[in-house]
Amino acid sequence: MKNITVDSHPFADQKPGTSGLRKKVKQFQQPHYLENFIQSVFNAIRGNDSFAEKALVVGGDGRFYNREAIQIIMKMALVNGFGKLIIGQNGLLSTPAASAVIRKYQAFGGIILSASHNPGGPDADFGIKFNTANGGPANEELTEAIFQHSLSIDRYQMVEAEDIDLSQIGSQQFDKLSVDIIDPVVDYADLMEQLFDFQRIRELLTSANFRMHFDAMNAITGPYAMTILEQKLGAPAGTVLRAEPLPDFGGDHPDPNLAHAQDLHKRLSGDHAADFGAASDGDGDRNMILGANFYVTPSDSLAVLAANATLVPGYKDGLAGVARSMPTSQAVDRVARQLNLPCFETPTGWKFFGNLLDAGKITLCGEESFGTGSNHVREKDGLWAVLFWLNILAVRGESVEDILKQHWDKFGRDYYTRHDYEAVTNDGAELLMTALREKTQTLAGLQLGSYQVESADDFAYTDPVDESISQHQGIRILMRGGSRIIYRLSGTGTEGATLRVYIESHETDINKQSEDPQNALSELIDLASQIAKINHYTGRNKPDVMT
Ligand code: G16
Repeated sequence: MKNITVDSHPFADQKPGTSGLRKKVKQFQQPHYLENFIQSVFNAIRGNDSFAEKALVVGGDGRFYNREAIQIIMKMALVNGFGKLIIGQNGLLSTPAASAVIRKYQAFGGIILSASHNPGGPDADFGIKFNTANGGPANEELTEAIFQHSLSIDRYQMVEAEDIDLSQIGSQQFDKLSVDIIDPVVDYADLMEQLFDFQRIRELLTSANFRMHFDAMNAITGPYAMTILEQKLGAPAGTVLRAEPLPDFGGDHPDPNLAHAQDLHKRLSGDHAADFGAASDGDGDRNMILGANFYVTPSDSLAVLAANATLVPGYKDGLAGVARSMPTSQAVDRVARQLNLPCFETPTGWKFFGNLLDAGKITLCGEESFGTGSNHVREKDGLWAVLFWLNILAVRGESVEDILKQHWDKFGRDYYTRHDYEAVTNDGAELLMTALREKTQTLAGLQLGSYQVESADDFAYTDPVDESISQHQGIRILMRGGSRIIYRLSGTGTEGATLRVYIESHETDINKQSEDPQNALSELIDLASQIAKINHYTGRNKPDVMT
């Protein structure tokens, strides 16, 4: 084994986005590209006392290039002074499980290899992010420091050595580095067992009157769902669909929405629909919830979990507070108001919940982008959300649809839709946002169709814990009565820019709560496209995706 220092040169495009660095696999495979980023992470975190004493957790969602990347990271970690690595068997760890493992073993932090719900394979996407000792994604200060290092890097260090076999659970020595290969599922499953009433969920899943399906989308949650749902909770064999994690996710898009979970959707539709359906994404942190012939929006899901939290053992004493990302609908705010709980509005990105969770200001949080989570880890957690729903269904003995309709009866329905314009030109997207930013100053008070603008701004957030300020987090147009139109550019795409337009409106009349959101919101949808001149700046007449 020989230590080597490799001369390199900076790449200008290693600025982490909403959730780490996401690029095409081919980009990561260029000579020095991955190594530069890893060395930049190590350079940015060096100087911390526990660098050598505590473990670094490493794992990923098993996508193409996962295995190669882990070998490179091990060889670099050794020369960079780490004393111990904890790695999921075969390099696998779901994102929430990685967070749980970092916390349980009080690790220094972790490197998670994933591009989340983006497709995998040699021509698709890969990603890397660094999580800190609390188990959560690095904050903006640290991601900026990593980026700055990446702009001036001229060398990196590693060893020349044979690859390590990651298939056997146990400890092994890689020169001075001790490497613990752990079962990726056990610690996470134990944590779920502490939070939820497994006995009651088992009774539900084994009863003749209840049928569920979970779509693992050939991604990382397959082994987790098999262990927890089928083995521990007794769900019938075949409950978990597409259970085997594949490097290219079977050629599909591991994104839990109706467009990409079509088989699941079919099983939850029609006269013979199953009672409950759920799916999780590439790295296991997102979730989609379905009832029989019924789709639950992520924003509503968060609100229902908050309203029913005390039915679940892990949350029986109530919640400290709740939080949602700014573009997420205001459904959870209404629950918080009724329960007299603090409710925080953060920018998009799970990293913004970290301080609130660490400070004990919130217990539950969520985002419109199919993410829900709690203080049990510092990532959103797909399977956790599914178990939370199952626990509520087991206790209430009602259908998903009934639970939602009662919820809307009490709090009103927040009609909600997100329209995505994908892979538009970066220039067009930037011009659109700049023009909108200027327009915010003239919109207040204007009557637009049946809506009157109350205020408009470019959302800025001051973290209530460390007072750090994050600006330019999305354009908000707030109407009298609570309707909103929000625009922002995605920070997770790997091709051009993606414009996201979020549209919502509150309906308290129970007789008007069963419309298709695209109809209920049609006037606001038209306004949204006129105000931003979407066609003018992007050349598009309609969105690529509507959720
Ligand atoms: C990531 C972040 C989420 C964010 C989502 C969408 O999720 O962790 O906080 O809401 O991206 O971000 P954007 O709108 O910028 O594309 P994931 O599941 O992709 O890691």
